[in-house]
Amino acid sequence: ITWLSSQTYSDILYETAEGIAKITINRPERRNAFRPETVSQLIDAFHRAHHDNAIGAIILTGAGDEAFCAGGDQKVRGDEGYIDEGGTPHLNVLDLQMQIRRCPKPVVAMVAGYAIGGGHVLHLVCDLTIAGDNARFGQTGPRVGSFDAGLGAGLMARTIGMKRAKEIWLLCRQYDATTALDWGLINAVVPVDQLEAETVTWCRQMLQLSPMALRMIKAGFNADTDGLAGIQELAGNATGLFYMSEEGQEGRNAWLERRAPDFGKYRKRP
Ligand code: 2NE
Repeated sequence: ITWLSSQTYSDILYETAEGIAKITINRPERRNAFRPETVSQLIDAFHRAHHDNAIGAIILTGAGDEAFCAGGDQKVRGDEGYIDEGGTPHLNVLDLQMQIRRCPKPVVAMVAGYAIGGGHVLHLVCDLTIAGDNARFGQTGPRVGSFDAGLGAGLMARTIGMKRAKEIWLLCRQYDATTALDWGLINAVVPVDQLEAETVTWCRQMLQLSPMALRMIKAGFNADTDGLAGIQELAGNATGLFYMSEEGQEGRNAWLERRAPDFGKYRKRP
């Protein structure tokens, strides 16, 4: 696959090919830990992929083989959060987590090396995770004075079960790729030199499927966990489908033509 770089950022790479967007955290000297600028660039890149009609699947990854992401950049962590270049503290990775869940296109985490701390939660919120055989997973929050008691706790428990999720958070151990696969934390493990090829194969397979069906089923998987906001996403998709129907269009047409709508011709389906 030949990636085309179509946008320049300082902390991430944004590349596309064959209907796939690849978003790469590009701070390998810090094990791809994110600072506020990294997160805002990721939000911009996901927005770009979300709104690009040519894109049907998104890969989130980290530069190099050492790490997917080592979480929040502890070197810019001030007393009130992660400090941006203007001096303002942030924790806005939570916005990114929700954006990945609300994105109507499948997002695949491609994990080589460490997925740790907030970086571990990032792979967790992706729809699928493909790991290299050198991948290592874990949370460090209680060791470094942090925690993600939102999706980091609840979604993890829904994914792998309460006892294992609590073990990950309460002991702060690291787990290898085979264990993560065994626990249902990830979808597949491949030799790290085959990681991108395998991930692209999965994306190509999804690109053969109905984008609307993928969109609806993703929203359905997230709806109960995300509460009313999740139902809103699912319901918004239903509204979109209704807009595409003649029955939905009759309401719009009648209003525009200043006449009463004629819904009588539409079946009252059982
Ligand atoms: C990731 C890990 C296990 C890798 O270990 P290793 O031995 O392969 O590498 P090393 O030497 O520790 O790290 C290489 C370079 O990357 C930097 C290191 O400082 C080092 O650079 P130098 O100091 O040699 O110049 N680096 C690695 N992780 C970094 C980080 N998170 N921030 C800044 N620099 C980092 C090992 O490095 C590790 O355990 N890293 C820390 C993981 C961690 O605790 N992350 C924060 C969790 S809290 C969080 O992410 C969070 C949250 O809980 C809630 C909301 C938002 C975020």
